[in-house]
Amino acid sequence: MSTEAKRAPVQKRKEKPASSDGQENVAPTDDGNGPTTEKDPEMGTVIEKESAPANIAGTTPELRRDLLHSMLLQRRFEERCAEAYALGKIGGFCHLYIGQEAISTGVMSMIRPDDYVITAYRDHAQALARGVSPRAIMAELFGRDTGCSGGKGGSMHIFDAHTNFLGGHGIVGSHVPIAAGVGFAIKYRRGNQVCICFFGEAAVNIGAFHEALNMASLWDLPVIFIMENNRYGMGTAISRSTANEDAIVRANGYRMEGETVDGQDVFAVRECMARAIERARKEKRPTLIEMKTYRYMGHSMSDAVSGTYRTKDELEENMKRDPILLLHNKMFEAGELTEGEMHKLDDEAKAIAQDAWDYADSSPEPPLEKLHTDIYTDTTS
Ligand SMILES: Cc1ncc(C[n+]2csc(CCOP(=O)(O)OP(=O)(O)O)c2C)c(N)n1
Repeated sequence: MSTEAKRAPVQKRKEKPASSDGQENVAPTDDGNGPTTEKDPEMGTVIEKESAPANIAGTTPELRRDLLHSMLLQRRFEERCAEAYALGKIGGFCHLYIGQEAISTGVMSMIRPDDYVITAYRDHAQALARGVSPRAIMAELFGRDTGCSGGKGGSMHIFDAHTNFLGGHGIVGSHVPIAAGVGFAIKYRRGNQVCICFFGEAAVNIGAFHEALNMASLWDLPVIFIMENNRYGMGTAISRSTANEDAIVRANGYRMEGETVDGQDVFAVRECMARAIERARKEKRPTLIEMKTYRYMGHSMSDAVSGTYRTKDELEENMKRDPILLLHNKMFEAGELTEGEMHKLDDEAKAIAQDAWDYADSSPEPPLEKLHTDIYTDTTS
């Protein structure tokens, strides 16, 4: 794996980045807090900085720190997954999410504990962002009895009933109709939860996707369909697989609201989610959102990072808009994060990933008698 990809979140920014919409990244504060001078404990120098604005896109400094911590945890956890895979501790397929963390983080930060989440096989980071135990995820990846699916699901089948995380599905597009079913169950029970359904851009060419969107719109189901457009389905660019790349026409085709958003910007993701959640909870209407993103690693751990269907230059160009780096820069500019604090958060994330590894590594494999359990639901209980 590329060392640059690993180190991206702690790189220090040199130039002020332009935000996706060309606006200033940090909204001016009107809370009366003017610039202050302060001693940087890391550098020992006196620096002038703005007080942390109370509000960037509706977030508090505390929430921004939580978002950053969540993204760092996902990144560091998955770097350890890559390492464990190379060492043969993780078997089967293993698809990493590195580069896409603003989506998982932004989405999960907007939903309630009683909402539902369903996803495809690129699922570890999304489960972490949802609050599934890092130990239980790593143990699942290691195929251990203590894993969240009893060690029998593996990387593509992370499942956790406590957080309403309904998997982890390996067949492209197969879970999209299940999301519609969850939406139907919510409505049938007169609940006001929402169901979040993640899938890649290649899944929108699968028939089941169209059937699910049609039913969700026809029956007014509270489902938010999130297409993570990382531009490639395995090694096939979207331009080579999809006749009409405009995702919104698919929403329009089913009389559904559709939106495209910058998936590298956690604030943009949150704002877009706020609209979709309101629509789902209040009007029971579904939404299709295209979140534009980029994956840094190969399609799965067995694929090359670059050099086959995409160039190293393209990869490096896209890594300049690293979601962690973008959030870090905004917080740094707002004067609410020092490099020392960033390193501390990063070290915490690494420690959690290490703890998960140790737990998984010391856990037993599932006993042989569990080979035939968890195949059919026990409908009697
Ligand atoms: C129905 C089906 N066809 C083919 C495959 C093989 N396959 C696995 S992943 C994948 C690409 C899917 O890409 P996308 O939906 O964009 O998600 P991403 O991997 O980019 O997250 C394909 C074709 C599969 N798992 N299921």
